[in-house]
Amino acid sequence: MAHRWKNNLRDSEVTDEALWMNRRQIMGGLAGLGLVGAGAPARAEGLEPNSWKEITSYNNFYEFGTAKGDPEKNAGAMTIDPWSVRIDGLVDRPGDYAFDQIMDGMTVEERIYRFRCVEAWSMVIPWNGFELADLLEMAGVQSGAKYVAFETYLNREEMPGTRFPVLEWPYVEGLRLDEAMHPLTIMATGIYGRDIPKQNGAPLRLVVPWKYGFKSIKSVVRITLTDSEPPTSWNKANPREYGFYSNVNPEVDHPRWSQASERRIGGGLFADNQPTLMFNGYGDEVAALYDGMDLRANF
Ligand SMILES: Nc1nc2c(c(=O)[nH]1)N[C@H]1C(S)=C(S)[C@@H](COP(=O)(O)O)O[C@H]1N2
Ligand SMILES: [Mo]
Repeated sequence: MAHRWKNNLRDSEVTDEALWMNRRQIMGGLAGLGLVGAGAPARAEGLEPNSWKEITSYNNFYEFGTAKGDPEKNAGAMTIDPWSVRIDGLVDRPGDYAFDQIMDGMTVEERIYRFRCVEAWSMVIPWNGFELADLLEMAGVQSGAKYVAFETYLNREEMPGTRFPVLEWPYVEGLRLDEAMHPLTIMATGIYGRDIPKQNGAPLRLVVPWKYGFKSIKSVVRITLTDSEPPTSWNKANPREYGFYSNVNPEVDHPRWSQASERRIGGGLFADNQPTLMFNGYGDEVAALYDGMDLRANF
């Protein structure tokens, strides 16, 4: 597995946003002098990350309520220790993998990604995490596997939003196997070098940067390798509005709103009409996954 963005960043080196910014300026300076080699953290050129405050207080995590501030208010009740992920289906080594056991086997890297919600707002988030491909390889993907299904933790006592039938619970998502194995696809375990907050999907959540945010399922407890396309929560709730692929695509509008532009959270005066990029700007890396596919039919 090619770790194109591998770095040696340790959590202890980046304890808060101010320090992170400071370090980033130093790195930028070194890069300018040509002193940063292959081991340095990759920086997405020109991306200014959102603040910790923005990233952790404007959330969608419907298990804790549908208002943007509900997850920060309510997710504290979620039990995340102990945590394990059941990996099953078409794998050689099915089982319940303890979170610590997973972390022991993974290389955590920093990835600064654009994040585009289907509601047409966006952020830039400095995730820490590991490639999903490495986790799947840990379990041993069998040759018959074609898709990966994901499931979020469900505890109705801890999750007030699940008392309402907004979605069918637990929240479920899915990817095609080649999407899941793509090096841009990560399981995020941190933001700004700190543990990922509960409202953002602690202790580990999927991040697929070229798809609408709802594909990036939070607080994952189960990953199942399958031979057929798995059901997904938003598609079940409204198949006309939310397809399985949900690649960011400015040319395919949502039935109730345009997807041509987006509002950058925290972007100030001119943040409202940012043009949305095909595949959220990751086309060079991922367009080939969809060669020959009609992206209007497969929305
Ligand atoms: N389990 C679960 N995962 C989820 C959601 C959710 O409601 N429940 N919301 C999705 C949506 S619509 C978005 S935009 C992102 C938001 O992630 P963030 O709050 O970390 O920005 O999480 C996605 N993952
Ligand atoms: Mo979203």
